[in-house]
Amino acid sequence: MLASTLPANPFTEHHDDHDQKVDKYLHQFKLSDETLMELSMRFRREMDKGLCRDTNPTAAVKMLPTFVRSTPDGTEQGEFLALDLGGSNFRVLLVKVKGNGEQKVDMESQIYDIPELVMTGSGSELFDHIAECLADFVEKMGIKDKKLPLGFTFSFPCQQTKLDETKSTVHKTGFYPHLSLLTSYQSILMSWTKGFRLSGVEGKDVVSLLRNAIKKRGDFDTDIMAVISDTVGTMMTCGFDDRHCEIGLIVGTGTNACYMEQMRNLQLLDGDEGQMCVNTEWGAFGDDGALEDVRTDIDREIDAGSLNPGKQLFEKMISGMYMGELVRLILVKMARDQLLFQGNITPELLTTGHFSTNYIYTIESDKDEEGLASAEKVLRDMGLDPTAEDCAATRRICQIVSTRAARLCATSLAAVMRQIRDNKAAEKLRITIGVDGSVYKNHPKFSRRLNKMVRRLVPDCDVRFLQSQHGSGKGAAMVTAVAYRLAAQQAERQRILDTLRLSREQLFEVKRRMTEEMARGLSKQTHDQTSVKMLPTYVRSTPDGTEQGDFLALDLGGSSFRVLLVRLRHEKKLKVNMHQKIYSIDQETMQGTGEELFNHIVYCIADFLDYMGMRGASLPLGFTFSFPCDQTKLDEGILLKWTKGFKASGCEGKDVVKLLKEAVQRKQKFDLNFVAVVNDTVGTMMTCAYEDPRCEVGLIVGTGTNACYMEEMQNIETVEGNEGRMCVNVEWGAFGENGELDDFCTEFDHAVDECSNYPGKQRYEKLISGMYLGEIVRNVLLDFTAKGLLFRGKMSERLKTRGIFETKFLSQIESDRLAMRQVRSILQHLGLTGSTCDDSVLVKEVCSVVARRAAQLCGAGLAALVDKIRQNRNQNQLSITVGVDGTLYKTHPHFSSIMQETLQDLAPQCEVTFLKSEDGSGKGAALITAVACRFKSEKLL
Ligand code: 0WK
Ligand code: 0WK
Ligand code: BGC
Ligand code: BGC
Repeated sequence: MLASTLPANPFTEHHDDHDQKVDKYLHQFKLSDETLMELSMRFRREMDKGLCRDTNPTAAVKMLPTFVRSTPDGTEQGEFLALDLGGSNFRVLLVKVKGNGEQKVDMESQIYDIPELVMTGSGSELFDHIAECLADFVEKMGIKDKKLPLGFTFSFPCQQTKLDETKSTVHKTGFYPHLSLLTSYQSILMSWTKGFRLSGVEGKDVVSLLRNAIKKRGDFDTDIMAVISDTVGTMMTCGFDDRHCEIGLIVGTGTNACYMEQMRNLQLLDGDEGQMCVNTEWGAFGDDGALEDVRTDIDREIDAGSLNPGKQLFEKMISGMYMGELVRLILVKMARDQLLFQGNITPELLTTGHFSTNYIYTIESDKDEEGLASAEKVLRDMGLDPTAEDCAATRRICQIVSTRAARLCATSLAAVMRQIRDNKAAEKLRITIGVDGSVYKNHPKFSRRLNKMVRRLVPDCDVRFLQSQHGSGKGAAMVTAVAYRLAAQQAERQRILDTLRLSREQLFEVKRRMTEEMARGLSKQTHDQTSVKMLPTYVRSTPDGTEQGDFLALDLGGSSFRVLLVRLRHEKKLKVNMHQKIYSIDQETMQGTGEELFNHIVYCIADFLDYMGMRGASLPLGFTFSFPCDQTKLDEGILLKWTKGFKASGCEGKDVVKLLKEAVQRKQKFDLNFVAVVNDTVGTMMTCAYEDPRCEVGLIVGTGTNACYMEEMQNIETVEGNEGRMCVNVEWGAFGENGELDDFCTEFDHAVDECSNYPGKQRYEKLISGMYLGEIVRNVLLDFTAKGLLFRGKMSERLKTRGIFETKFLSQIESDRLAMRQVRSILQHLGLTGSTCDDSVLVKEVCSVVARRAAQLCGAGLAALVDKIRQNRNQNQLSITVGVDGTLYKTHPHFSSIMQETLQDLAPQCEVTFLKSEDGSGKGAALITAVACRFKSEKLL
């Protein structure tokens, strides 16, 4: 149970009777512990109302998000201007922050007067006045030519809205030319408080008002980077010395507090990770009638006579602007009730504001005599002739009023502390409260009373009060320094990410160069030099529905190796039945000897035939071999080079059909009576053409990337004959091997290429396909971390491991709508346990930039291809279907749409339908084999 009554005042025994008279008269000012605890609970409920999206609009305590989320990390440095408006003094400051770890802060400041008239005149006059003081200050400091970042402590309730960074104004600062700064939010004044009431500002953005006032002068410039409440500035100033400081308290002209709240509780904002500082604006507690049971008539009288009746009711019971007035009104009332000054009342005593709060500081001096002497002096100055009892009573009244103020302040502070304790689910909360304000600093007992009451309301909290020595100006400079660091880091991140962003012109250029290389690939003269080989596939026709029989199919080269049995039956129409089994090919086999690889393939076929109960069968086989092969006929494929993860020796330059047959021989488990070798793009085109005859293009965006299409024979100079068409395997993965893409490649692409199996090879593929996108992202993340732009510069060993950031993470991260949880779990898996929400947002951005570029580049290549077909056929408009397969295309949430957008933009005369291959290219390979077997049986081959 709290010791309920006010602390007895040992020095004034003989005054007890008078004290009791006053105590009795002001019994309403004495709030019991139960009442105080109940008020603290009530205020906590008000906080919840302010935090909750639905109740915020009607909440009295607005709980305003400040967008201050991170504290200085020791790397901030530079010179910053700061303005401190709203307290008893208007200050202009120059704050020099020295980084390199030992973070020293030097400050110079000057106080400027804000005339009463300006405080109640027009807004433009006020901001002109502020701009004038600023001009005077930078002149005196000799920094008029510098455009310094500025932090503005504007101690009034402001709604801050974060502008969408991309749309916000970017402007070069003369001072740090290499940095383009973003001013990324607005600060809308909700209502004036304290002694300010100016026209034309409420509902306006004070950032623009100040910027316009400065621009109007034209004799200096500054970069307004942050607008903060004085509570936030005070928390940041004290947070600089004590990292436990998570609450900023002002008890001065006005009163208010801010604290670090969990994002998940801030329903007005998206995102639920990390913390953000909330400006409670607790001065408005009770504006909705919530304090009517504790407010006295004196409180109502003070409010009625104030500049903003009905507003800031809690503040009017506590803060320095009103404390003196409360005492004056009590003196007047008691005099009228013949309880003081023999009922005498002087004009001074009746004058609003005539009993300054400063008087209370001296009247309540710890030294009894001093206090009573001061009371006497004040009362005499007001034309009264006070008795000793009058002086003692006045001192007692001051005590009662200021004690109530301290205790009321304690109730809301205790509620904030309980909120933080519960957020942290902490048994015992260790917290520091940064505090400033003339009442807290100058009243001889306020801080003690507040401190004491807080400890009684929240005994399970270990609380420290840290008086701000440098005012909130330093805090504003630190917020600006952090905002500046964040803006500079963001600018640097965007500068780096911009190297991965392609313009429309660049994509058109990629299309143009791809078209050029394709033409060179088809031309006999230039075929050997070109990087895009345009390999003839000897697939010239599609099934005519008469094909039938059982066909084996192999699908090698993608993310999984499949053996299939494809049964073609000719009922009313051609029916295709498929059975398949997926086998893994481990790294060792991929990169061992060709013999081992083909032995493994034969082992799988044998296993499959057993599984299908067809041991020893002899079947024709369609071999989807997803690597560049030179073919002079369907059943022969000379491997030009391995790509992706394959490196088996003794295969390049060899006929893979022969290698397969030799392995079959070696194993003697079954026989293959005919083998057609096709590329997975061709298999995919054929599989889809079976569904949609207009399908004349096959596209793979998987581990690798490539495309094929039906080309006019007369254009394929590397094959005899001019009739009809033949499918050409573009092998566009190699585009760029002759430097065609060097001006689009970034340092990250070069890093991925240098560490790849085939440096300098498959350059286009390395910008697009699944085998490499994760690596590009990992390299960007490494670079960002090394530059301190991510994970606070803390590198994780795991992130240094090649291939650890799998491409599937990109699809998962980008398909993860808002909740960053999945990003966090992937980062945790990568050993980045300390990552923040901002880190997750950035990792997601890097993934989207890398995937977007890949999809656009793929779209540009495809635009070149379909436009070629359109021109081949002299059509103004071409409508065609592209059969597509590949894990990246199928699983990435945005790849296909971005690729199609780019294609539409670069080849507007082509109406392209995309048909996802459901059955893989194995079916296509079997169909091609069936057609070949039909031709063979009809002796056409
Ligand atoms: C000093 C801070 C300022 C704040 C003031 C409040 O630097 O931002 O507004 O304290 O105290 P007051 O001057 O109103 O007593
Ligand atoms: C499935 C096809 C196969 C192709 C693969 C490519 O059946 O032929 O190689 O798609 O996609 P990936 O598996 O490399 O993602
Ligand atoms: C304002 C707050 C400010 C407080 C202390 C109140 O009147 O509404 O924004 O923090 O005074 O200066
Ligand atoms: C190969 C192509 C294949 C593509 C998709 C590339 O690495 O060179 O032959 O079509 O990957 O699997």
